[in-house]
Amino acid sequence: MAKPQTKKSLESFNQELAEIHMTGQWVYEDLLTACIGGPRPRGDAFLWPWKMVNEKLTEACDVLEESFTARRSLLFNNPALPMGGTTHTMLMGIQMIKAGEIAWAHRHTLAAIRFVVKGDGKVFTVVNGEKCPMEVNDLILTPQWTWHDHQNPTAETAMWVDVLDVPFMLGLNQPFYEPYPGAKVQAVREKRSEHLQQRAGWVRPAWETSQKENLPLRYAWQDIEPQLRALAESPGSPYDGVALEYINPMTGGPTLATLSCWIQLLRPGERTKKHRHTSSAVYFVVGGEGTTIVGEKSMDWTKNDCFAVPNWAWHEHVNRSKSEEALLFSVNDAPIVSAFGHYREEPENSLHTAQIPAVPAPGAK
Ligand code: GTQ
Repeated sequence: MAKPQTKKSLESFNQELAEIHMTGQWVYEDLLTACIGGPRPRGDAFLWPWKMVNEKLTEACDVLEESFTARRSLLFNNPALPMGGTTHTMLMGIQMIKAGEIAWAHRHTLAAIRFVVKGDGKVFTVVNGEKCPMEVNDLILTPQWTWHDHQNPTAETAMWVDVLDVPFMLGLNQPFYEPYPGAKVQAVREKRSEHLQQRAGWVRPAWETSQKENLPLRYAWQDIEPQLRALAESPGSPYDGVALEYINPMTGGPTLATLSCWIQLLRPGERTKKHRHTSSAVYFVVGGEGTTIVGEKSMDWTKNDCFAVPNWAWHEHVNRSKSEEALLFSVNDAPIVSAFGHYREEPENSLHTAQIPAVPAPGAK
């Protein structure tokens, strides 16, 4: 009879498996049980104050005299994300372009949005040949794989917020990049009738097929603000105040397949109810003064500050002023999360759940 061998320990067996590039599922079991109740928020809640960012942007103008094919954009690195990113899916930054300067044309599979901080209608971004003027608070989309260049023919520097889906796209290993061939800036469509944005309004050519995704779109603040004013009279969300999502007019869905943009008004003294959701968000303070509390952390913000709220972190917003409104622009990754049915919220779903206003009853005033 063979002598019974001494039993191998689980530890040494795990080690043996590791050496041949395998793992027992029991090793992951701890990881899974740690997720009862959901994931730990990935990344920190963090704020980049405008004063500091603005100083560094001004310095960047001297240090990086000309940006050539690059961009003079300062990107926000979340201190708890060693792989980079402002949240685990999005990268936010502020870009500055000097008087007379151009940011050369290129395209990439990274989707991006621009929200204008400083500019006038003479500064513009060209997206797939369509000239989009950049006035303060305008939102301009540069969807995946669209050619884009930025130009500042004015005598003042211009600035805007950039948000891109970089960490998400790198996670999927899908980055493609191409400089515009043969020129610094792209050719523009001379005729308005050739603009795709001309096909994304109330009417469109009946004889054409239509493009629904990845359109060059400019959401002019002069159009958005009156809509915000009109809807500001509604009760809003108890968790987000009067939060409006910018929509793709062709699909009725979010701005881009990966990124949804919001403009959010907090009325004087408003304090939203605390909630958490599986999407993460990056914010730019358009105006007002408030505080966003994320878990144990309190972030006081004021005009032009930027901050990040990681996913699945309890948070609430407070407008600290008793007399002034606060206005927040934000970008979230809910389209990514929702695409696979993973959008969750606690204590209850508040995204796209309330009923639209009912038809008034006969005789109602
Ligand atoms: O302005 O085109 O921050 O392509 C990163 C990549 C800005 C831009 C960024 C870009 C741009």
